Amino acid sequence: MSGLEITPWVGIVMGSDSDFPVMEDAMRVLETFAIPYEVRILSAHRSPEETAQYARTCALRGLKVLIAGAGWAAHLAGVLAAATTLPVIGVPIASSPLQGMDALLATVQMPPGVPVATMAIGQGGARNAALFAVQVLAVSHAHLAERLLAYKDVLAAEVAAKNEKMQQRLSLRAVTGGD
Ligand code: RP5
Repeated sequence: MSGLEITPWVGIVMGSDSDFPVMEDAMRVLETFAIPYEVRILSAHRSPEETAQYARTCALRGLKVLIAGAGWAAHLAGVLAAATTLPVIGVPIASSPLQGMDALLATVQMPPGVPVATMAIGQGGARNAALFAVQVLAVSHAHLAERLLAYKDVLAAEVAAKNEKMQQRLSLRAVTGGD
């Protein structure tokens, strides 16, 4: 360690490097909000000891939230949640012939007592996982709450711009008779 390294607040865990193109969307969002994060490849099934060890020690290392993305019978988020008190956000990934429905059910259907905040399948879910992590962190960091409000303003402005463009197209269509 150089001594200049920043303690990550968010741990992004994925079951395989093949999950990276999806989970990269979560990384991009965290970078937009300037939130320090770390990335690990850990597998509930293929490296269970390392996964449990990571989950047991992540709070002690200063992490605040975990994001876990995995495909097939995706037990990664649940296994992490079993061994940490940090909030765990799950992202089901469509890497199997069942297009992520298997991962969705495996991630969301946690037994009572061990919750996983489960997002949508795929890149949209990865993006929302990061936003959800920012929302968790914003409870105790007012500057993040402010940035989230600004982000919502951007979303609303984008919708308004799309509506404006649509109205113009429809007006043109009325004038030209649909051509
Ligand atoms: C899951 O199996 C991983 O999360 C990944 O989505 C899927 C395929 O893994 P690889 O065979 O590409 O390593 O555990």
